[in-house]
Amino acid sequence: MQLSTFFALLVASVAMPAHATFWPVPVAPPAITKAVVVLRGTGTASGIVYFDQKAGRGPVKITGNLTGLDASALRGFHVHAAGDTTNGCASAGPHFNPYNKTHGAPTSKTRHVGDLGNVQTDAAGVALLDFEDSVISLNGPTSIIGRAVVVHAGTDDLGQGTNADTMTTGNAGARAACGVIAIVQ
Ligand SMILES: [Cu+2]
Ligand SMILES: [Zn+2]
Repeated sequence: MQLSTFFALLVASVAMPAHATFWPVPVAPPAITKAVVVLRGTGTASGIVYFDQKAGRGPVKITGNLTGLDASALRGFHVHAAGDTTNGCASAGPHFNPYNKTHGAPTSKTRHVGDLGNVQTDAAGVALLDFEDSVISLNGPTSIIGRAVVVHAGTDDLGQGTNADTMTTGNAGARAACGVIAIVQ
């Protein structure tokens, strides 16, 4: 063996000792198809909402229920950017808006990704949710995983108001309850 070969093998043996383990070849993680958020607030409002996305693509089905809201009212319902509730729902930040758009209705061409509009409560202050949205996702750049859902104490004007906040918050008022969107296995 040439001396140079010997040293090359010596260096290689130090760099890659016999006990070294190697990570497997990276593969794409499986698509997320289900998520849940448990909403809590400082008042009576609370709820559980599920998000389902078949094969991790296409429209997201939103189901669940919210209780303890005002009776017979429309209440703002959004995905906010931060899954942070360290200072209550205030820490959840603004509406999830990865494309830097203005606030709108769920059906508007121009909207925040997080703009899910309003939920309708019944006479008991309960909102049963069962609708779809094609802008949010559980995967990719519009993924809502790890962000927050907020239900508001007021009605989202869907960007049609006269107040300056109509283009950012829809004037939906205080944050009644919120929670962090988490993966369901
Ligand atoms: Cu909101
Ligand atoms: Zn918005």
